Amino acid sequence: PVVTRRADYTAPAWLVPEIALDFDLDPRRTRVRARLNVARNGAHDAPLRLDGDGLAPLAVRVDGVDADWRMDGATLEIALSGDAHEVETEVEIAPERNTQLMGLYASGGNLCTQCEAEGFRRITFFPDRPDVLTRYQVKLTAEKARYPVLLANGDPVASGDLDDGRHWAEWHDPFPKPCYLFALIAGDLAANRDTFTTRSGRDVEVAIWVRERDLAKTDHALHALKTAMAWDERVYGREYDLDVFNIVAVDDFNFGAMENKGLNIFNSRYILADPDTATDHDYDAIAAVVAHEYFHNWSGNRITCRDWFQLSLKEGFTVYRDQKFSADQGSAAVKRIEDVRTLRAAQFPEDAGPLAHPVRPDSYIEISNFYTATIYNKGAELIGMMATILGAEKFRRATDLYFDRFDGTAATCEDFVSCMEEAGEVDLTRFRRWYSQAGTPRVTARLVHEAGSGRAMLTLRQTMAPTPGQPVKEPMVVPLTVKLFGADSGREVAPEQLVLLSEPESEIAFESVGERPILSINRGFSAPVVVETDRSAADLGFLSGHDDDPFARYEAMQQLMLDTLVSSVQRGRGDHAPVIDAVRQTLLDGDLDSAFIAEAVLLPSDSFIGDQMAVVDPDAIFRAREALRRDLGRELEGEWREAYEAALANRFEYSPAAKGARRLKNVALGYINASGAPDAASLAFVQFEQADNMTDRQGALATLASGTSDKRVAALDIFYNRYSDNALVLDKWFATQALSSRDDTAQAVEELSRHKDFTLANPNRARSLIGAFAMNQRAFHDAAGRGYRFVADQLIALDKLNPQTAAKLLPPLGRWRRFDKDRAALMRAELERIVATPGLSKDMFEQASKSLD
Ligand code: B3K
Ligand code: ZN
Repeated sequence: PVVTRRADYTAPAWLVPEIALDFDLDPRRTRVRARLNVARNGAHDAPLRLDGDGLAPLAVRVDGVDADWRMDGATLEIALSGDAHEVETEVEIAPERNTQLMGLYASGGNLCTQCEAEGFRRITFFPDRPDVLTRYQVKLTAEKARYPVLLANGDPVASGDLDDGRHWAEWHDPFPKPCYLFALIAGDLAANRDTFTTRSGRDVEVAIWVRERDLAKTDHALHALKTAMAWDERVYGREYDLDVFNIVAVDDFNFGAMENKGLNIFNSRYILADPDTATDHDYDAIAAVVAHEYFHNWSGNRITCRDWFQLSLKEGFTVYRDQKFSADQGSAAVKRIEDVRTLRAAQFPEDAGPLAHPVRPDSYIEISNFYTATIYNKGAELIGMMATILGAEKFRRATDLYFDRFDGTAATCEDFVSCMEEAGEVDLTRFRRWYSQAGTPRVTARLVHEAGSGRAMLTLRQTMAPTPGQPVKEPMVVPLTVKLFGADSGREVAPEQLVLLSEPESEIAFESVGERPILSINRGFSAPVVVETDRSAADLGFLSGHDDDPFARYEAMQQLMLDTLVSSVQRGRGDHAPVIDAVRQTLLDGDLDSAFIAEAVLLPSDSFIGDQMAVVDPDAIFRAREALRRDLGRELEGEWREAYEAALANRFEYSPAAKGARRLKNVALGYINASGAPDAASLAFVQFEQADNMTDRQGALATLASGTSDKRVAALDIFYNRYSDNALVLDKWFATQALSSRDDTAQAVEELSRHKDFTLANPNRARSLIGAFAMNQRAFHDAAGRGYRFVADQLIALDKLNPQTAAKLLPPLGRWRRFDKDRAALMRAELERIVATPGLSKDMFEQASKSLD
């Protein structure tokens, strides 16, 4: 397979200032006519090369005359004599046979597109690279009864009916864009419409398009959209630029959503919500993704990427923007905790494994494999660190400069950093290593206090383990916010300061520290690093109860729990008392809100505990965690019941306070259940039956699904029957079972893969079973290799339909180095079986072969 390298970038030989596209839409046979105005870019005599994938030209004309052309593999090559020509091509494609869901495909009776990263070449011949920016005119023609709604990018300009039952619509997008932002929809859809007035007084028609029967589930997304539009004006000074903004929801989608100019296309799971079918988490995710895609209009569309190595330029920045947006809608502290948990669950393991890559990668085989937590979430942390270093005011000046200077262009990560540097008046030379070096820095912090002199010395040391292709690492710039508390008084003894660690080692002195200090470090998670300290259980307990930075408080509790769990795994049994005391203190703290308490008292996941160990022992980790859960449940049973009952009376409402109450209620239910209390299952079952919202219903179901009570099967059946016609809720039914901590989960999941409602053809469904199961550490890592074999079988089957989604599910199988040699051998054997599969996609080949190295 061909490796694409960042260092090989050259500007496009031909530009395409304008395109006219004419679609004759039909699920079996769609005719695409494209008329490109091409312009030679610079002095050269290279032919015009147009990317294609699975296309055969039916006609090729240059300036109206049949032209000479040849196919070089999938690429159409045309020799051109002048500097500007009109090139026309015609192809035929079959949307309904498109199971990859890239290009033009059918979903639920509608026709839709997905072009990022390289799907446009499956629709028509074109220079499919993000630095070719083109003005689009699009005409869609289709059968009116079947596809009454015809949408494309930009603004609608004309439409009409034909005699044969077909109709047409024309759309113009005045903003030049790369072809990955092209989109069209033909379908039987209804709209929830509204108007947004921009701050300069322009009216924008906004609409969310779904199946008629789903209309009632679109209010939350529509509200989120308008909130996001106003937020981007206020916080970044960015206004929307077209007369219409359309969002369409489809059921079959490879990821969350897509920011096509003026026509965002969404996975329906990130649009549809009502209390009966969506959890609070779903509501939050919908608002975040709607905002994310909207924010791309500036960070992604108005300024796009020069090449795909710069992907984090738009994704890291846009994730940073959506995270801040969400933080502004509720508790910023809880949002930060959630974001860090995601980073640690998805990105740290990536950085520590065979697929580690820099935020700005140097090479790829298949770009789809690089839509990763590193590009997105670590990329967002890089922006956050620069914002911290610059401070709010200069950061805003820097983003203004960036939007101004690069509007209408295809830019690079370097362009962004240089704006930060210029407007921020800082030197980010060394900071740039965050873009080029993979891996998570590890910072050791040692605090030594001399009682006599009142001086405290903080020694910070950083290291970074080698990653594939990067055996030696240079020191990074790590912004750490630090503060000291007095162990006796509990008060601040040194105010918060920002330390920029940029050498392998550095020392910071604090004077006039009269009592033994306790270190609070990486407050707010100011840097995406692992911090190792030698703080005692008592000091962590103190911080978990008293630190004035909510994240640091949460973190101290997590560290205390982790230390306890790791020592239980290593020594068979740990001292649970300090954790129990700290949890009690947090539970009873009247100044804390429920959402924060619920986050703080949650034990770290099995896999995060595993990440702390040299060799992961899934069974020992599970036992240690269950033992601590049981003790927490028993020792604090009264407190859990009180917290549970306090939240019982509430009726559903989507507000930060009500969400927090539900979250704490469900965490409490889990602990009551862990205590082994005889009434725990009936408590869960009553909640399950009486819930007026999905958060409570699914929370109870998850508790029951991991237990042994006879209510388990009853609840699963009731849930299934109640929601059997709702695909998104059935996904939850599959995932809940795949995440169960029961001993027979692997077997249950195999059976579920034969269930009549299971299909690999729908990515959400595939992820709900296969993806969820591979996250269930103990079940997936069954010592006999049953889980590995099952997942490999499924991925091999899925690869034939949808390589992109299959390859995304591979990484858990690639982490064999973290396990004992028997498990490692079993995992490797499955990876080898995958690599040896005839007809394997390059997506899977890249993921599996890199994982074997
Ligand atoms: N830009 C798209 C992701 C496309 C993924 C292509 N494999 C959605 C987003 O990040 O907003
Ligand atoms: Zn994005």
